Parts: sequence; C-alpha cells; structure tokens
Amino acid sequence: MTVTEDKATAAGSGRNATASFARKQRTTEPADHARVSAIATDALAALHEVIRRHQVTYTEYDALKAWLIDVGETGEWPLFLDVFIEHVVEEVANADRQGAVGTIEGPYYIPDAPEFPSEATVPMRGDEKGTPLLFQGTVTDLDGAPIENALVELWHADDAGFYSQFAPGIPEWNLRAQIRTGTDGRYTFHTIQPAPYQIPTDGACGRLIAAAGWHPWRPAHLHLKVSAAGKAPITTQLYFAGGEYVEDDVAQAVKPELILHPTATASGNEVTYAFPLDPA
Ligand code: MBD
Ligand code: FE
Repeated sequence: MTVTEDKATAAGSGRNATASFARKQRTTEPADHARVSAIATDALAALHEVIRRHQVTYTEYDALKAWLIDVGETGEWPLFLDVFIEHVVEEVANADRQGAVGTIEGPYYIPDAPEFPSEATVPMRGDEKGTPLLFQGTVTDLDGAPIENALVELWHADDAGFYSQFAPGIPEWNLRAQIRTGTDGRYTFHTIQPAPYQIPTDGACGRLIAAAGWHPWRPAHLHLKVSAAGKAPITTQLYFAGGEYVEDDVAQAVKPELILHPTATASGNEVTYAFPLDPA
C-alpha cells in the first residue's frame, strides 16, 4: 500500500475540504428576509412532512442529531452537500444554457494550479500509475468560432481515486493544471485516466451510505472549469463510456453529453471534446 491508501481518512479529507471552502471568496450581501423566510419555511416544512410520513421516532431523531454533529466534527459538510444536494442547485443554475453542459464542482477544486500554454503535460509523479490519456479539443463561441486565451482548468483523482491536497502523501499540484488556449482555441492535456472515486467509508457520510445499504462510488471523472472574456464560465465533469458507476453515480452528476468515448492508441487513450461557451 502507498502512504495515500494507508493513511487517507474521512476526517483528514474532510478537514482539508472544509478549509478549502473557507478560503473561497464569499459575498456578504445583506439578507433578503422575504427570500430567506420563504426558502427556510419550505425546507423545514419538507422535513416536518417526512417525519409525519415515516412516523419518525425519538430514537431516530437522536440518531440524526448525533450524525449531524459528527458530519460537522469530521469536516464532511462539503462532501455531504456536494454529493447529495449540489446536483439540483447546478440543474437550476444552468437550466438556460445553450452550449457546453455543466455538472457539479464537488469539494476538491483548488484555484491557481500550474499554468501552461495551449499544451500541457499535467504535473504527475515519475511513476504515476494509470492509462495515459491524451485529452484535447477546442473552446468556441456558440457559433463554433475558436476563442483565444480561454482558460481551461483540469483536476482529477489518481489511479487509486485520491486527489492531491486532500489525501496525504501526494505532491501538491499532482493531476492539476490550467491551460490558456491559443489563437485556434485549442487545448491539449497529457494526463492519466483517473479511477472511480469512493466516498470515505470511515466517516459520517460513509456511515449513512452503509446504514442505508447504498454504494459509495462515483464513476471515474475529469473535473473542468472553462472560462473566457465575455462568456459565461462553466464548471463540469467528463466521464468514460462503459466505466463502472457511469449509470449509477452516488452524486447523480452524470449527463449523457458528458460521456467521453476515447479511442485506444499505441500509447494509451485519446479523446477530443469541445466547449462551446454561452455569452456572459
Ligand atoms: C468527488 O470527487 C466529487 O467529484 C464529488 C462531486 C463529490 C465527492 C468527491
Ligand atoms: Fe471528483
């Protein structure tokens, strides 16, 4: 076993994900009391209805209380929210898009990864495991005209399903990079294919999944953010046709438009994907 597989814990990854979220710029707009009241009233009413429908007992209420406390103490709120809630927020946010299809960001994005001109070999260990992947394509407007100087950010798990800066023993920027497209709007990444991701089984989220008899897996995926001047930035993920859990993602974040069909070459796999960006 490597250091990562040996030492990765729900609490360790939760602590890092919580700290990473706290670092994000957040606006402190004054509360719109009417909107807060409308959303909070309906959210609470939805829970009250579930309690009545299922005749929830005090034993179950106390189990919930203990579990919620545990989610916070192990830092798993980013994981829980992004796995079970974010897909609906994304659906609402991106409902009117015409171009590239989005999906959830998840808890493991870090801004300001090492930057490359239009072609990058993604930072990786000398002995990085996994099938080599040539991932390339274009950033365009909705009419297909190439966009120069678009930013394409890529981050993904390694061949054991772990993310740098969230699991121990992995170099800081491993499998994270950003590219600026050239005049032809093209980007080219040389990387490796990630493995499916398993929600940590030793934390509060894992306990809920086990208690409910669900499975803790996300299909293998590439995370992307694509942005350009005057365009609406997009956050998305790409999956691999025929891969395990593509049809059964615990985070419900797979869409048909996001499934890649790579071809095998002498040196690994190769795939092309285009990002037509909506106007801002
Ligand atoms: C991931 O890698 C991820 O992409 C999401 C959405 C949730 C948990 C782990
Ligand atoms: Fe992920």
